[in-house]
Amino acid sequence: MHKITEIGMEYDVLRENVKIAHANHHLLEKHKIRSVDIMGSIGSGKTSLIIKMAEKLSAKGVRVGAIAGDVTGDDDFKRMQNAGIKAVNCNTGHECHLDANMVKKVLNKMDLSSIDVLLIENVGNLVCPADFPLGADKRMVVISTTEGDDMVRKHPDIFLHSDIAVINKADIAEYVDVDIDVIKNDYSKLTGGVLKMMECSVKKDKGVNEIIDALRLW
Ligand SMILES: Nc1nc2c(ncn2[C@@H]2O[C@H](COP(=O)(O)OP(=O)(O)OP(=O)(O)O)[C@@H](O)[C@H]2O)c(=O)[nH]1
Ligand SMILES: [Mg+2]
Repeated sequence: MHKITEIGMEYDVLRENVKIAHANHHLLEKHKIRSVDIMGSIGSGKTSLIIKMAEKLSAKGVRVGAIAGDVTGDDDFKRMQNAGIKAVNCNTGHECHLDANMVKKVLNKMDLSSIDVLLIENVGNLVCPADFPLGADKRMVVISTTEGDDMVRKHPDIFLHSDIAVINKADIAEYVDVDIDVIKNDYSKLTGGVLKMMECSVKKDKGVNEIIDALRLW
C-alpha cells in the first residue's frame, strides 16, 4: 500500500486521494463533462487511441479535452494539440501515476465550459495508477499485443479496477506470436465471465467506434 510518513505521523495518501477524486468528479458532473481515466502499459497506444477517439467524436460535434499525463516532457501533449484537442500537459516529475490532486490542479486551469468529454491519459504503468482514482466517470486499461499474452495474469489489479479493458495493435498479433484469445480468456476468467475484453487496432481504425460506444461518449 502507498503510504508516507510526515512529521512523525502516518498519513494515508490513498484516503486523501479518494476525497479529492470525489471533488473532481463532482466538478466534472457540474459541468456535464463525461470523463475517462485511460491507464495502460507504456507504448500500448493510449495517445494514439485518444487522438483517434477525439477525431471521431469531433466529427459528431462532441467537444473533446484531454490531459496528457507523463513523467516528463511534452511529446504526447504536442501530439494531442496538433490533432486539434484542447489538451493540458501534466508532468508527474518522479511519480509513476497521476493522482487526484494533480488532476484537480489541471481542472482549475481548464475552461470546463468548452468541453463535453475529458480523456485523461495516465502515465504508462500497469501497477500504480490502479490505486489512485482521479474522479473520472470511467476507468479504461489499454494493453497491446506487443507486451505478450500474459499481462492479465501478471497485473490483475489494474484490470479489476477498470470498467473497460482494451487490447490494441490487433493488426500485428500474428507477427509477435500472440494469440489474442488467450488474453481475452484470462480477462473473462478474472472478471467472472461478466466482462469481455475489447479488441482494436487504432492503426487500422478497427474497434474504436465500439470503444466509444462502450464508454457512452457520443
Ligand atoms: N501496429 C500498430 N501500432 C500502433 C497501434 N496503435 C499505436 N501504435 C504505435 O505504437 C507506438 C506507441 O503508441 P502511443 O500512442 O504513443 O502509445 P502510448 O501508450 O501513448 O505510449 P506512452 O505514453 O509512452 O506510454 C507508436 O509508434 C504508435 O504508432 C496499432 O493499433 N497498431
Ligand atoms: Mg502516450
